[in-house]
Amino acid sequence: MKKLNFQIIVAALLLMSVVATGYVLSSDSLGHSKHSVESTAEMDHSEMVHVTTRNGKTVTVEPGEVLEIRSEGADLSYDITEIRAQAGSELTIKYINTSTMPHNILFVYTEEDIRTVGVAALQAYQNEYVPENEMDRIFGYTSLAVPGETVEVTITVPEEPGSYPYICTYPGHFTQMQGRLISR
Ligand SMILES: [Cu+2]
Repeated sequence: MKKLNFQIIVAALLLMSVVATGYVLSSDSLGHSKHSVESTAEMDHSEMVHVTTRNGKTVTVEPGEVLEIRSEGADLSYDITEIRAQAGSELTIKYINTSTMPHNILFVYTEEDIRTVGVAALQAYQNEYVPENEMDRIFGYTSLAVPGETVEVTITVPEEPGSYPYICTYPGHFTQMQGRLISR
């Protein structure tokens, strides 16, 4: 009788350890699947830059022309994502924000400047998200346009032919909300 009790207890303990192991395994696999979701999200993140570019338009502007750029709805995008302009010319941009969020347009010199300026802008809320400590990376920007607002800026297209990014520096937007100014 005592031996049977002992066997029952051993069996119960074994069962418990199997359940416990299963629990550990399942939480482990949960942890793994969560991690792989994060990795996928990171990959999608860089893909989004391409999505924005693909959905946008390319325009060629002549010196003295005023270019209108728009944002609509809840998308973090500009309707024009490639501007071709003459090197050294003056370019006036009218930014019409008919979207549901505040946005701006800010021009930087290099691809690397996008992240540096975008991150620094997070701390620059008192200056409409234009980081004063990174001005050497910036060659033009509009003021912050709230939904329904139109803002304007005149920039000088860089003398050196090449591709110059423009971004929105409102927090959380710069990784997706981009375009390129092509100086030619
Ligand atoms: Cu924005």
